[in-house]
Amino acid sequence: MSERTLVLIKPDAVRRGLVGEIIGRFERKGLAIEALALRTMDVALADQHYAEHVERDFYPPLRDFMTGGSLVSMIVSGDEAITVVRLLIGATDGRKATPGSIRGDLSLSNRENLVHASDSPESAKREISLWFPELAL
Ligand code: FUP
Repeated sequence: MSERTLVLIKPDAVRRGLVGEIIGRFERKGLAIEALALRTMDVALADQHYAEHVERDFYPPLRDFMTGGSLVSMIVSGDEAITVVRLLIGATDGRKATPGSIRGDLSLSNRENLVHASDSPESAKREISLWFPELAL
């Protein structure tokens, strides 16, 4: 069943010149890019996007990182896209992510981990309406 998921290519990936590498992995897997924008995340959007984390100790530095540079927001779609993209990006901590995954191959950090992707159908719906309100279903 075709699904849509919200992907962010984070500021560390943009700074490191890894946007093409990361998008290429999604494309080679057979996923489709339905929407794509280069933009920045302001603090209000960060607080909404990370609503479940705003009280956590790690949130202030995470917010500073995510609002500190350009990022790429995307809607990625395909068969079981939510699960497939999560497998492609790997575990949160790049030091522990499986080699072969994006984080496992390219990140050494638990914060600067290159990519965000929705973790469930509910979060995909919520995050697509935050980032691409004109394309929300
Ligand atoms: P993930 O779904 O893999 O992106 O991970 P989480 O939703 O658990 O965390 C969201 C983001 O918070 C991570 F991408 C990076 C950041 N984070 C930290 O900076 N420190 C932590 O200890 C955990 C997460």
